[in-house]
Amino acid sequence: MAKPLNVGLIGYGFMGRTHTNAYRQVGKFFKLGYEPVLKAVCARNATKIKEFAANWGWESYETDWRKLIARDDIDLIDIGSPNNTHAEIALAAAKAGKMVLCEKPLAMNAAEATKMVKAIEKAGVPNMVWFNYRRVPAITLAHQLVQEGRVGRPFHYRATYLQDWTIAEDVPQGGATLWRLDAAVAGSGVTGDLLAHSIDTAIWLNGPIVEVSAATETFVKERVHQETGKKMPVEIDDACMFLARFENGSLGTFESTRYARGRKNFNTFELNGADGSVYFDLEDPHILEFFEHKNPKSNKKVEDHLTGWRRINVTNFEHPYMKNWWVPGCTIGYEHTFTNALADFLKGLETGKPAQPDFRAALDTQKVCDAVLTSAKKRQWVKVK
Ligand code: SOE
Repeated sequence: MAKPLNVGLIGYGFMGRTHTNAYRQVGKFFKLGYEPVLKAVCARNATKIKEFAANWGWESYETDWRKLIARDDIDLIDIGSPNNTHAEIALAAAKAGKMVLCEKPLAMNAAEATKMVKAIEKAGVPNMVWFNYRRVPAITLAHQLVQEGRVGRPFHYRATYLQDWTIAEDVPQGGATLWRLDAAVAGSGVTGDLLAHSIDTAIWLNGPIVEVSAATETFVKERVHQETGKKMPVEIDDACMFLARFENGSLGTFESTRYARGRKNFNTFELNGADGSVYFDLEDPHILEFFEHKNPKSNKKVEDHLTGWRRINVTNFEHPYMKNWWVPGCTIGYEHTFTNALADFLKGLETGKPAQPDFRAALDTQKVCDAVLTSAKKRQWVKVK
């Protein structure tokens, strides 16, 4: 019998839904020692949170996160609220001895994230940050191929994360769904929101980033703020491009924008090594492209007149996570990445080997984001510290 794990979730927006869905699904698809119980969900707006709780099957709701943390019947606090709330909630939850899960980016900046890491490690509570794309089976497979030595000495890492939903000048900033455009709430624009994903994946696949040179732009300078009704300066980065040096000697390019017309959630990467390359595109999420030049097992060059990029349909039982879902050829989607992440977290509780990225690992991403923003401001290369 799986032990019940009582969850208290803060936030009911996009991420509140993805996380709730994961809590509901995980025990049905993964054999685990813990079973999440949807104990309580929390947000300031009583009408909305009551409706959310009823729709998704939460047992109760709170309108004050401090009350939620104070409850004896809650084991785990999950932070799915906007970025400017993460630190305060995480510190309080850690102090209360609760396990803590946090939506990405971990914090508004590295200084805040450092405090969170200290608090969580002092409390010794299990923790994880929801960088869900690590759990796209094709991306996990890319990691496996790198670990198996199939890429060999890495030379280039190339990432793009493109969207197009803020091109119209009359999109307001701030408030319930548009806080991502308000720097006071989001911390930054595409750097913290989109590039944080790309950076997390890059570090996971290709190791630490040590130095960056960036450029950012804010194309629409003023937008009406939903809370004041007034036109206010836009202080987030609408687009960000940066060059990176990895500790392993390879070079990286990263590009992100919310102004790439037609691109909705275009999250891609390619890693080129001496012995092989991998390419992934989230708009084709079940495919991993692999080019093999030399096989690490035979240590032989495999390139001949039949060589070409392989499109691996990552849906077989031997592929990461897939034996837990359907049968080969039947794809899974975006929402399953959260369920896979949660399964890893719960497995980590059983095995004592914490699921990654934990807060400390997510701090590395936060430090790169900070260096990127500093570099763009100073117009010079900046070391990641
Ligand atoms: C932004 O539009 C956003 O919702 C991000 O906040 C998510 O992290 C990303 O996965 C999808 O896009």
